Amino acid sequence: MIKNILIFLAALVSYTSFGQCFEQLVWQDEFDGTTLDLNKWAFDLGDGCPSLCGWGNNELVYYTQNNHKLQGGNLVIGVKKENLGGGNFSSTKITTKNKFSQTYGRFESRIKLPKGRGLWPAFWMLSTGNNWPMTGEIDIMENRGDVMQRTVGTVHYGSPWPNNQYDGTTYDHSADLSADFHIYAVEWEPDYIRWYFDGVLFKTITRVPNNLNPQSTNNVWPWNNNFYIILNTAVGGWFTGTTDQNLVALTKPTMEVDYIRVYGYQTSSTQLPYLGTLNLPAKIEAENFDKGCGSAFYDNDNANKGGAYRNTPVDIEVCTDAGGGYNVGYVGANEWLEYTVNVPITGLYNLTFRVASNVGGSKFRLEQDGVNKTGSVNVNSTGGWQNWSDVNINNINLTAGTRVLRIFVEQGEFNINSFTTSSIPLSVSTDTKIPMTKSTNYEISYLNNNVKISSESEFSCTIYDIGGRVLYNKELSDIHDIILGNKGIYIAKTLTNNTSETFKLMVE
Ligand SMILES: [Ca+2]
Ligand SMILES: [Ca+2]
Ligand SMILES: [Ca+2]
Ligand SMILES: [Ca+2]
Repeated sequence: MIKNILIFLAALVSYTSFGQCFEQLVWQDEFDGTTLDLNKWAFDLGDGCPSLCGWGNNELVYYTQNNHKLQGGNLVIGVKKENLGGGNFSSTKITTKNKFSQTYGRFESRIKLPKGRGLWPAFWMLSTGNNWPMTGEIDIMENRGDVMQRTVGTVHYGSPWPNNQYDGTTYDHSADLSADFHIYAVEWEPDYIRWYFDGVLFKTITRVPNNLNPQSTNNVWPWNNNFYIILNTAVGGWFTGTTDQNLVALTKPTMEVDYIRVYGYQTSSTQLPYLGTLNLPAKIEAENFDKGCGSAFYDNDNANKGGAYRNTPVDIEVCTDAGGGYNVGYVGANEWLEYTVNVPITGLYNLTFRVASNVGGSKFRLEQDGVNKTGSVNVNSTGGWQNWSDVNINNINLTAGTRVLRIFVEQGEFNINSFTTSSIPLSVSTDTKIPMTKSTNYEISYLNNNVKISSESEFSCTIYDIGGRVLYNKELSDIHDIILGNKGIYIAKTLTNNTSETFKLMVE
């Protein structure tokens, strides 16, 4: 944004293996008030004179406090034709300088761009080191108002002018960016910066190997200290291709900004359920794996290649299965996801995994607290990445209590939408096989609506009502004294040394 830039087209993408993510929101402005929050923002005023007339770009703009308003939950910056100072147009430029800055993180904004030849909206960042270009610049979004489907992501670096350098990449959307809101973001890490348009990754720069184009002298990488945020619409200047005020067109001279949100860069954090602990039986959405960068999941590359739903390295995409939502995609060997669940009773569960794969030959396993519970489960081709099928695995023994389930991928590649656990239902249609109040191993006695089940040796006991709901569950005792409460028929299931017995109880 500072100096005139040429646009380099690049498709340089590099991935390595870490567990970092950007899920912790640390700063935001939703622009929901009636006036700009001056605890967060300051105005940059004037035309840059005398030190940097035309802002170093031969611009035609003069910045005021008067070219903005908060309206309908948006910050609106409007360009007007008026001669002020050395400028032919007025606009507003705000920054978080001296109020908020941060090293690394995810910086995103939802913006509807202005439109018209000569307009130059930008969402960008400069270093508090304040020694451009050596201290660097990150342009999250720039656009020129006569190329309305295009956004540009750029970094500036290098030596003092005229030896400054920049590396920019364009991304062309299918539609006019002034017609609707879109999300512009960068994810900035010690060794990477990635640019996203509506979740689509379109540019990555990497420190090692230094893939800047052109490379900086001695591989200098200035993006390692605090940067602050800048938001403005410039008018004219080299970037726009228009330095003649008579050629500027104020077709739609307003930039609308719904919000700016900044997330912290986390390398490790405590593992927690994403949406609270799930009680089994439950349908568990694959994308709701636990929070906890570096502890709750592992993905083979840093970017969320699906671009949706969460700001972690796990690849999540919009799902077209019944019910919609999201699925985890790009599932490769040695990747894993964990889910903290509450298992109500120890016993055998049936599991149904909802998967899709265009290749087949994939394998995964389910672990509980690090113990392999399923062995290798095969995922065959379903005929497409969004052709969804069930994979059923029955009689998986889960232990009661708060447990961590891990889906561990032994061989990719497949997509997973969800998995569902169900208790094995007790059959009440096999009445004749279940003796009434008779048991070979247990003594059963009734007192009012209490029932006492006793045995020579310790046993565990679960009591169900005839709807199959668990009323009582206790492990290892030689006497189970159970209050049933209501008259009716109940079903007891006992377990001693791996021998189970099921019988009916009747409270009259
Ligand atoms: Ca808003
Ligand atoms: Ca990934
Ligand atoms: Ca992956
Ligand atoms: Ca899902």
